[in-house]
Amino acid sequence: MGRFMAKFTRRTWLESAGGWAVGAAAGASWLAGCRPRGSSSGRRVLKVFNWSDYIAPEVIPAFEAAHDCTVVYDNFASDSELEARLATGGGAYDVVFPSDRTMHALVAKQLLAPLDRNRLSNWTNLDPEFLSRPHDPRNEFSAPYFWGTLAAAYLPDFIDEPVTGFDVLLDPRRPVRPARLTMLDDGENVIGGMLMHLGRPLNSVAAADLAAVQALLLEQRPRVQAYTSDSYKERLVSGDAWAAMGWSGDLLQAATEAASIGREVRVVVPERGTIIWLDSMAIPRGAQNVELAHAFIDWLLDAEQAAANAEYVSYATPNGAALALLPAEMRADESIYPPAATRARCEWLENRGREITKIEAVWRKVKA
Ligand code: N2P
Repeated sequence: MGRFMAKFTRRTWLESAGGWAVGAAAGASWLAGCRPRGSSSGRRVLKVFNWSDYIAPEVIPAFEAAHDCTVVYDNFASDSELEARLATGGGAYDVVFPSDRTMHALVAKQLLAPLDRNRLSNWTNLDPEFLSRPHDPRNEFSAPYFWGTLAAAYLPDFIDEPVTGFDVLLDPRRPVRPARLTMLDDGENVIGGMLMHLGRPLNSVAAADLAAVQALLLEQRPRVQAYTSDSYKERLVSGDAWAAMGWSGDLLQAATEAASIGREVRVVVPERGTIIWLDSMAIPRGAQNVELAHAFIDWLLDAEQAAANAEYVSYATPNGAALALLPAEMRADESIYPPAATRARCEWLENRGREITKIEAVWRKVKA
């Protein structure tokens, strides 16, 4: 897997951090925390809030040049961070990237502005399979960006038994001191992944199911070195962590980076099924630059931009026109696009309304 990724990825995520700093010095102001350039001269500024490691580095400077604007680019690492930020001041951003489950909340709280389809000339590139999902049935507020799965990765140098899924994270033989596992810092996903591992419905809030998951997670806890939604990549690459639960594309980015230093990281999409999700582009209510926000979303919907972006981030594209442009090897990569049998066993997180407090209660005990 890492082998061909290294070939197709323009810059790896570790290198790109340096690359962005160079870009910022050269005038591209999208490194988080950079001062927006030229705002005093009236140059338009677009404020973007996206997941970390989730865009190809060349996309932003190319958009800035084409639209004579400055993009201020800021990152978050969890759904709750995005939701909290929008709830306390959505107008600070023009384009954000919510997951399907966060969309439920953002739509319900009326924190998003409607999209103007007339300004999105590339809309028809999108694969209908990823449109009209329950989180936004008429796509009034969101345009699909990437989809992926909740997956696991491990270092075969330290773990040599066959791995088919989250079993690799639950083996009592893993050491405690130091602990060598990482799990996402995200209760709904961790608990959901474990429910599916146990063969229970992903969206179950049945007491017996949650008790079984809680027992599993409390038993695992001493072997977990961190609950983290971003640092698992560095930990895998350095060999500090031997196995991690993570988002499919980020685990593949780690595999690519590890391969460049001669270390193997294997990515596994659980055969017995896992969570499938979709992240979207949306405009917060109160955004300052709605016209430029549409232009940016349309830019990312462009087939060539979306294909370059997909090659870089190693997530699955919901853009059918972009998919057709990807190298055949990448389209055939089962860690990115799971085989039909696995895919058929994947489930989406549903909006569980107030029942979510039952999930939160389990998570509080795990993190206590
Ligand atoms: C990107 C993580 C996005 C996946 N680093 C979670 N929706």
